[in-house]
Formats: sequence, C-alpha cells, structure tokens
Amino acid sequence: MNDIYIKEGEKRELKISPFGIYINQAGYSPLSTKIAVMPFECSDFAVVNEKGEEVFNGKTDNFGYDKNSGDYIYKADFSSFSEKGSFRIKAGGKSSALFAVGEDAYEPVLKSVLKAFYYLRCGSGLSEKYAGVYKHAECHNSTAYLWGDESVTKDVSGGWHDAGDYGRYVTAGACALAHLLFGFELFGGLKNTVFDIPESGNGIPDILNECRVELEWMIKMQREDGGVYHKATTALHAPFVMPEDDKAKMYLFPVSSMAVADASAVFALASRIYEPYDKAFSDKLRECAERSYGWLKANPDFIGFRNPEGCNTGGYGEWEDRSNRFWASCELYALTGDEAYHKDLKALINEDFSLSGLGYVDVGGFGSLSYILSTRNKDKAIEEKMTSAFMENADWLRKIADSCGYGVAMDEGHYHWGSNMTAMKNAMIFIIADRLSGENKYRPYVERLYDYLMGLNALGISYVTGCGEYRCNYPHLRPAHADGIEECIPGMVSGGPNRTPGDHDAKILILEGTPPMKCYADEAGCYSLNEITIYWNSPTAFVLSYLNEK
Ligand code: 9MR
Ligand code: ZN
Repeated sequence: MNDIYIKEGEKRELKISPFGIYINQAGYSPLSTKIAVMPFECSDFAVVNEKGEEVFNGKTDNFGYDKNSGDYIYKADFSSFSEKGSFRIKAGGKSSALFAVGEDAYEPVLKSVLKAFYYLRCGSGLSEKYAGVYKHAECHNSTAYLWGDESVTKDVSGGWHDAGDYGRYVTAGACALAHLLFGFELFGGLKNTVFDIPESGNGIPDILNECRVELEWMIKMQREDGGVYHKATTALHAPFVMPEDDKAKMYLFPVSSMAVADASAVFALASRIYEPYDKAFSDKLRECAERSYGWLKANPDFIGFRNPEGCNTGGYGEWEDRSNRFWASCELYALTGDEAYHKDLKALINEDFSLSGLGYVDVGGFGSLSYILSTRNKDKAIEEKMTSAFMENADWLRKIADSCGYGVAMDEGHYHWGSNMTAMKNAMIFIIADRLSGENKYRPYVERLYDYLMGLNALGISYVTGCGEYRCNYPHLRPAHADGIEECIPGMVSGGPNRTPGDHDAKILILEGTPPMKCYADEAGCYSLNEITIYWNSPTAFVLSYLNEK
C-alpha cells in the first residue's frame, strides 16, 4: 500500500533536469523582465524559436558564486525581447526548457492554481464533468466524534482537504481563505476569473464560489458558544488510498483560541466581501464572526493545541494567540465600525508579533491589511505603524534578492518546510508595499519569485504540477498516488526545498551539505519537501492575480 516510501536497502537516485539552463517554464508576458540562469561559464546566449532559428541574442553577466544554490552562475537578461511565441534559451551547447511569451502568460496558471481547490474539495465528491479523470466519490461524510468525549457528535462534512493528507484544520483554512479573499479585494480581475467548477455561471465570482465551500465547513466547526474546534481528522493519517476509501472514524479536536480567533477574523472578512453577492450568507457570516469574538472575550487566556496521544494528524500548534486575536479585532472593526473592536486592536498592537505576517502562525499582516484597506475612522499613528511594517519588510527582502544570483528574495532561513509558501508570501509583501506606496518598483522582485516557482531555480524545476516541460509530478498527495494516473492532478504547488529535511526519505535523499535551494526531491514519500497544501496554493493565486492584472 505505502510503496511510495524508500525500502530498506533500496537505492533511489534523485531526478535531475534534462535542461542545463533555467527559466520560467510557465512563460512571460511581453513586458515582464526576463532572466535566464546558466550554472556554467558562457559569454553569449541566444533565444531560438521552435524551428531552432535565432531570434535574439546577447551577452551574459558573470554573477559569480551564489551561496543558496552553491553554483557559479552566469545570467542572461532578455527583458527587451518581447516577441510572442514559444522559445528556448541556448548557450554553451546547452538549452533551456520551452517557454512562451504572450499576453496570456499568467491566466492559465492562475486558473489551474485556483482549480486545485476544487480538486481538494471534501465531502461532495468530484464529478467527471469538472474533474475528468481525477473524479472521485463522496468522502469523509460520516459523523465526527469529539476526541475525549464521544457523547459530543457533529456533522462537519465539506471544506477542502488540507494537503496531501485528508485532514481539515481551521487555522490552515483561515489562512488560505485570507490570501484568496484579500486577493479578491485587491485585484479586480479575479471577479471574472472562471475556472470551471460546478457553480460557474451562477452570477457569483468563481473564487467566491470556491471559498464558500471552506467557509460553510468552518461554520460547521463552530459551537453554539462561538468556540471553534481546532481540526476534523481521523486519528491517524490515512494510507495512500482514494479519499472515499478512507473510512476511519472522524474526530473533532478540542477548541483552540487560535482557531476561534482565525475563524472569527475570516468570517468577518468574508461577511464584508460576500455582502454584495449574497446578503443572507454575509449576515450569517457576520453573526458567526461576532459569536466567536464573544467567545474570545469570555476566554482571554491562550488555549493552544497539541495532538493527544493516539493521534498523528497535523498539529498546527502555536505558542501564543496575540496575532490571531489582533486579526479578529481588525476584521470586526472593519466590518462593523464598532469602537469596542478598535479599542481592542489598539491594545493588542502593542504585543510582540509581526504586523506583516501572512502565514498560518503569524496572521498579524492580515489584520494590518484589513485596517489599512478599511474606510472606517482610523488612528493615523496605528495605520502608519502597519504600513511601515510592510515597507520595512519589503526593503529587507529587496536586499536579500539583490544578493542572490537568481534574484529571489529568499535567504538561507527561508528554505524550510513549505519554502514555496515563503517565496509566495515574500512576493505578497512586495505587492502590498507597491500598493501602499503607489509605486511599482517591486514588480521585478515579484516576477523573480514567481519565475523561481516556475523553474528559475537551481534544479530548473517547475514546482506546480501540470505546468512546465520539467515539472514536479509526484507530490505527497494521497489521491494523486492512489488514482493510478501517471500525470498528477494539475495546479498543485509543491512545498519546495527544505534545508532541514524532516522525513525519513528526504533524510536519505538529501545529502549533508546540499545547498538550500537544492534540498528538494520530487518524491511522494518526501512530505517535508514535496507535499502540497491549500495555503501554499493560496499565496500563489494572490501573486498570479496581481501579475495577471492588465
Ligand atoms: O505546513 C506545516 C509546516 O510549516 C510544519 O513545519 C509541518 C510540521 O509541523 O507541518 C506542516 O503542516 C502539515 C500539517 O501538519 C498537516 N497537513 C499537511 C501540512 C503540510 O505538510
Ligand atoms: Zn474528504
């Protein structure tokens, strides 16, 4: 069953790119900045079309040693090349993968990355009409029992599978929803992005149709008193079977204050966003947001989460809940304009957490964004503090990018479990800084991070399934393995290089001393390198929505 893992004594080689020159394999828009990286010495490069004819050429730049890739690299800047079509870079007898230049460089990838959420839907099953060969039957619809007190039962069907596992976790879901909903708020183009889901054409933007799936589930995770269960999972991670074949008993796990705060925040954010589309749903979300906020006021102490004995599914533990509570008060203030929430956020802002954090642990940046975008009566000093947090973060990241041969704003410490989320979150910081300053100076830094995800990296690999000539195809994703189909479900963002591999197979495959950018293997067993999650897809969707704005 679990034949994905390396067996004792088994020799398994790391795959390497058949291409020696690295570019963004998803393609470029004509006006974008364009860089190719050659990890070998060469003085000239050429762009050739599909017939092999040279259409552009130039001189390379010798960057020298790049510490995160461990390579001596030469760079080719072909930004001024804007001809439309499909091309390769050639230099020193080597070639890049195929890439396109065209106006529609981003839209197909954006749609694919959004459609991934549909493929991760739990409960309803995926029909052939929308999922094609990746269809599957209904899953995880059985009643859930509260761990430790099975007299408490609840229907918590629905939502999205979190990741390569079939668990459903509130804080992870809230984070993914925040990326998607803020993306919707900031980038008007998303209103018209249709990605072929059962609700398409119902008069509501598809991204809101898709987010509603997760929101409806999160509402079910809420108790009468506003407490929100931390997660709904089986006791143990399922083997590599299709979701409908995972029949183990479903459990609810105790309320954590992070889950309550994040749910309250995201209910309020969603209430604001769905208001013009579905007043009744928006009202319901508002009521849920307020109810959970009430629980937070009645329970001021931190209630963390640790897996109880006998459970090995995701923990999503945190050490404090200040940023979570802050985010909730910011969202409720933005939604209601009630000064009581304003007072709360003004008190919480003095606590020690990042005001620009956009991940599932540090959610302070969502609070800041909500406050900054809000039209409510604002305290200028507070708004300034939040804006500065984003600007300073962007400035720090710019320096990192400028010292990297690939031009990516990723320092050594960023190559951790789920590093591709950090790459995309860093791109979000640049985007937000540009929006706040009204300048557009960080766009090339966003382009580099996106290029990095799509193949401009030391392994020359595209980290999005189904996209690029040399791409990851074997992520740690249960249905992708169990369905027996060679081509992986498309649009899934792999976790990416991790310089401190955390699973058995990665520890075997990634040799000691491997440079951070190369600590990756496209192996299904390597969950600390090659899993997928909703909150790695969501910042990618945010970044693509920005790039796709005309
Ligand atoms: O994304 C999480 C990563 O930041 C942590 O280092 C890691 C170990 O705790 O867990 C990751 O989250 C996993 C979750 O616990 C269960 N679903 C899959 C997630 C991605 O690997
Ligand atoms: Zn399911």
